[in-house]
Amino acid sequence: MAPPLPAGFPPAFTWGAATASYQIEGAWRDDGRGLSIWDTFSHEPGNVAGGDTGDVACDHYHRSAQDVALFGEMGLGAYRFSVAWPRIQPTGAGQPNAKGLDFYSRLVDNLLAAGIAPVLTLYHWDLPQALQDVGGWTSRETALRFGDYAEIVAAALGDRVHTWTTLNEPWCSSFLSYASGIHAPGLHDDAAALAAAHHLNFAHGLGAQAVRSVLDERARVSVTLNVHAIRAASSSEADLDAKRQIDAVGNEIFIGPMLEGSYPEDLLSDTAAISDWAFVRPGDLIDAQQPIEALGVNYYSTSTVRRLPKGQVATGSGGHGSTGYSPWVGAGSVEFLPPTGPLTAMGWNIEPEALTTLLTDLHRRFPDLELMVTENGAAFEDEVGPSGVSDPRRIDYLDRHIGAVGAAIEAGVPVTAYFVWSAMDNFEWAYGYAKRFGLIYVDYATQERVWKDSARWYRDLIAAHGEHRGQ
Ligand code: GCO
Repeated sequence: MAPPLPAGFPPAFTWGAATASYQIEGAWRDDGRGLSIWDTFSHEPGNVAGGDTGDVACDHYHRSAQDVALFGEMGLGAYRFSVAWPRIQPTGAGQPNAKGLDFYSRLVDNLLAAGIAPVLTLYHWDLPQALQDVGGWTSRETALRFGDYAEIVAAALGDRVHTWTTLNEPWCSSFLSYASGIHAPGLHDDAAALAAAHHLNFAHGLGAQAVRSVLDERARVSVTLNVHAIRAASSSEADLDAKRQIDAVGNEIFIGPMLEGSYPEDLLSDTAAISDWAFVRPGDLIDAQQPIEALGVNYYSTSTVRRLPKGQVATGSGGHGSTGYSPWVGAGSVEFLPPTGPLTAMGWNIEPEALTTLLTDLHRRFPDLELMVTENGAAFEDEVGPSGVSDPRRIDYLDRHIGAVGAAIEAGVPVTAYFVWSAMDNFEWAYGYAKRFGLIYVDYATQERVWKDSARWYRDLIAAHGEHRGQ
């Protein structure tokens, strides 16, 4: 059954799907690739479920031509992927590695030949280990190196890649990586997470400037944030303040510098006991606030918070991206309520209406900013049966969230693209291969790709919309 044409979507709307380098590529030692923090982290026992690593992953590095052919059959208008920095600069600095650039150059050529627009993310968490060895994102040097790396990639691929994203979800690369320890490099240092967040803001600005310096107005520059949809458990002053606090450390810490050129006062005072923010140097915020053509929003679920009595330790998880530990630096007295309703295999609640609200609120605040939903999707326990992979719950999830995007567009929000996370099953960070988000099922033993029903459904939806390709 072909899905009905979704309401609200303009003819030029871009239907896409997303992946990220470490999650799919494998080939961790091929062609001069350097080590990344995720190689180190995943090889250390206890960090990733099942002892999984990205050494092989979907072996996409060797199978990208076939994978692109599949994306073409699905009718994708755009494919969002990330470049592995350690393939380009094995130690995070110095001359580019030609073989690494060649891989992405071929990928881009294949995409364009299939009529698929490449949407390129420069950093989706695989920092060169050599940079971590000298402080990683806690060091401003890393941001400077990121600017150099961005320039190299822009010079090599800018003739064919139009849409550029500097960073994917800097909240994860700072708080989950340096404070909660559940992501590489696995540190537990709240002050370090704040420094990392600042250096990521700075890096975004330097990366955006580098891309712009090479490509001028030919580039559409963007950044992707996992804007947290936070609810207060009640309308009490205490719970509303808990929401404010989490908004500050989860959202405003990036939105403020990148889009408004400042850190909000409440963030600085909430975290004053942890850090004096001396790592913010004069001029950094001018660098961080660069004009961008679009903001990428990744959305999965919501979080509900309440204020705990003084002295009680924070409990619960922040939903998407965080688990088991509350990585909300400076939020020591906030509780995340357990999610309710039907949950995905990640334990995340399903609330499409919140996506409409989130997009509408962003638009109200930044009326001139184009928005792209750069990730949305769900993990469920998929199995290959006699007739393929039946995943009605994913279809329902996608259908309702696409409807929510349509509702935002009808309300006047300029959303121009929607990317399913993910084009195919892949390495789900600390969960390893245990969680499947893909439209395409991957049999990791044989590397066989199997269409899930959701992939066919998405193909039919795109076709019903008129196979508009764009960006
Ligand atoms: C993220 C990352 C993806 C994840 C996906 C599901 O948003 O955390 O961008 O790499 O795999 O979101 O958790």
